[in-house]
Amino acid sequence: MFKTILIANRGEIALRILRACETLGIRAVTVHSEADAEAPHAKLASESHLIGPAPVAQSYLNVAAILDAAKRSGADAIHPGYGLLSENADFAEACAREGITFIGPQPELIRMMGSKSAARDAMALAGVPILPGTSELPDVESALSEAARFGYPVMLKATSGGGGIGMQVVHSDAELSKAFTMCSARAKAYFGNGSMYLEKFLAEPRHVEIQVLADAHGHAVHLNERECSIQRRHQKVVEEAPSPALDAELRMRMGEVALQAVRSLGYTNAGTFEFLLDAERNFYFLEMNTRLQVEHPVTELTTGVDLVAWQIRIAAGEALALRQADLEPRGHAIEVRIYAEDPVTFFPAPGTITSVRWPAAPHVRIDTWVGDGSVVSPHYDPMLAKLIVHGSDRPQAIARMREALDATAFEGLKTNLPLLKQVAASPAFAQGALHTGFIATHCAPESRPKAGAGTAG
Ligand code: MV4
Repeated sequence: MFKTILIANRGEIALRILRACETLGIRAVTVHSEADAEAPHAKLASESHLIGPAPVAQSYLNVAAILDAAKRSGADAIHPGYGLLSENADFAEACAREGITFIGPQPELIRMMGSKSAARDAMALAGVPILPGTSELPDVESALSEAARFGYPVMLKATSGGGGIGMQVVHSDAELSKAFTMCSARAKAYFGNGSMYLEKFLAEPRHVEIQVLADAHGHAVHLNERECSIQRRHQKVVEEAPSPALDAELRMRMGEVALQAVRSLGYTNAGTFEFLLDAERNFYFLEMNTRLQVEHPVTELTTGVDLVAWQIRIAAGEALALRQADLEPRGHAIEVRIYAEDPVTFFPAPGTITSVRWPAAPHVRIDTWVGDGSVVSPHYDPMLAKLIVHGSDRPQAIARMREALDATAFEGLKTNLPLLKQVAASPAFAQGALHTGFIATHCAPESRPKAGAGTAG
């Protein structure tokens, strides 16, 4: 097992990885920017190294400074968390060159999944269902002739896309010609790569993803699904497990398909297969995430598996000691993401938390880095906390979420708590009638509950 792990991240996930290291009896060291000198991940670790000024390009994305800190601290492994360097194949390769284990999958698979069209091609080869669509397209002419093959509406997508950038629904040849130039230029500007592909457009799908764990000895399990359909501008807001749309039969089929993909790729460590699910219960591969995900706690609460500890154990070469038959979902878990943002415009709203109140109940898990006096910097992701509840069934989990949200309050800065309360109280949510347009359809700003007295938002 590793002696020292360097945590190359900040915020709640750095603290989550610290806890996993404690569980396993591994020494953990952290890195921090100048702005994070007083942040909990810097203070709570036995050792923390300054890696640069506040902007992430000079600190948390500074590969040379992070590898230098790893060498100085004697780290034999690096956990990248999510975001930042977690899906950077060059960083994973640089770790290997320095003799440091990158806690994650093989760099070549990170790179392959980073190209959405290469991922699609690989999944087609593995026998995973995909929507009618194309590989990477050389030009607009090929886009037009391919679109004619499976018909409008189509979704034009950037192969290196993310966050909905360089993506557009198109309904005609004229629209496609215009959109191709626009989206390709945008993708080129954002990702340095303007290549595009097409898929048949699926209206109001659900987003259902399958968590997998695979060791380096050919053993893999899936840990069921998470439903993440409630999103806002490609940002997940509410996640749950199990999905109200799945029964045991569909869960088994989707899990089997994910494992088939894992075997075909030779994938190791934790990963997530994202699928779009339509009203007829057809599912189609969308993308693969080659990292630990923000919403991993709902899987942990419904399976009893410590995903971060297993990521570490797998990276150290341990055999996966989990049997598929022991991983049926138990009860129901719901997670909401609390962001520092304006409740009306949804823009990030950094500031200082003067005081925070949390629910105290045994079925509530709070993954956070904030407390009284925490400073939320404009340089970093404005997520403050994840509130996760567990219940014996979905109605109980929803009731517990509503109570937990009512017992939560922030003073000093604006948060999305009003939106979260609105979702949790919505009849459509109670019915499980979820789709990717849920917030736009059901969460009108005028019917949102007001923040409690004394809060700025
Ligand atoms: C789609 C789609 C409908 N049809 N592809 C959004 C982010 C990107 N990763 C893929 N996305 C979508 N791809 C086809 N062929 C609808 C979306 C989509 C979406 C997907 C999952 C969760 C939320 C979403 C919100 C809007 C659009």
